[in-house]
Amino acid sequence: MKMTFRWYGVDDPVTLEKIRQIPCMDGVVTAVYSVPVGEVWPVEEIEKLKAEVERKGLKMEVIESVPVHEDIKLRRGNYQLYIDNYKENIRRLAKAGVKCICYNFMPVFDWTRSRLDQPLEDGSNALVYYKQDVDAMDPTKMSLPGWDSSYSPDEINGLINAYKELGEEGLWENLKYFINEIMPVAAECDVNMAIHPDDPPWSIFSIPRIITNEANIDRFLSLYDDVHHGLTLCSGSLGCTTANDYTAMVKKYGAMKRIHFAHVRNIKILDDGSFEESAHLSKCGSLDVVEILKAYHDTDFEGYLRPDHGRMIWGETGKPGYGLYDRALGAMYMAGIWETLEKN
Ligand code: DNO
Repeated sequence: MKMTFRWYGVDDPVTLEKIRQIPCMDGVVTAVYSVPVGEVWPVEEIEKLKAEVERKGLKMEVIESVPVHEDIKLRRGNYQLYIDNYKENIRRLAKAGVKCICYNFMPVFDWTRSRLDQPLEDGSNALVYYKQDVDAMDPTKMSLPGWDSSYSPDEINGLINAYKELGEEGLWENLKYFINEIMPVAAECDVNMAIHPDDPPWSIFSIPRIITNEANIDRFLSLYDDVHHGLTLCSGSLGCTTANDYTAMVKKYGAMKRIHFAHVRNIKILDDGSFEESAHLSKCGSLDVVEILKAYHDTDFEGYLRPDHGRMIWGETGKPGYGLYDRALGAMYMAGIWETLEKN
């Protein structure tokens, strides 16, 4: 296991110097953020980022994410050009020493929450998903940090309608086409492609979401028979419903060597199916983090792991979910569990 930390580039208030001082860190997970979705990342930008990271004593072997253009997911418009660009990005990143690329196939919206700073009992605040509030949300009138904010309300409406029409099976078809196009390139470059599950793992705003549960992940993996075709197994996404057994998934896909990247955090599932992002410690949420790490350990996990979202604690402000302190606590907690497992 290689411990990593997400870093949003030179404008991130959580600097590389700070990340370097978390004792267990091997590298950062980052991306070129200045290029619009779908375009080719300039080699100079990739090299600059890598040099910056390495100058601070860290590695840049994981990219999160190379986003997939909506035209690819809808297989319309310029999709073939965007797929060709995607392949070129894989080649360029491989040349820069990148070993793993995280991406997702969520229509229009990335992770969705009803509030980004819900006060918790202990005075910290966290991201939460309260079902009733999300049901009342108008996605054309808002934006969340993970969302592409370049769309106008009309464009968002158009996209939502296009996906409703496409439906789940249509989305599967388009994913299959995309995978069959990019995977030969990734395999040739020896880059592991790691799809991130949909967060939350159910349909929102009446549009399809398909990377949601074990049956669908089985179906996803069967789209292409190569070990480079794999997963970012995210406990924070898959784990927010009791319908998914995250630890069982680690055992299964870990044994198949298809987990290339692990996102681990805890989640407190509430009675109505809503959830709050809690501290990483097992007793703070609904997931047993020791059991999770044990499953990774038992399957000889050699991929990358990162603490996922953290709460905001000790008065910190910043990018929701991506402050320094709580994620650093999460990383050290998990590094401690891992060391214990190694010694046993
Ligand atoms: C949330 C993240 C996701 C993830 C993308 C991967 O914080 O886990 O936004 O980066 O879905 O493409």
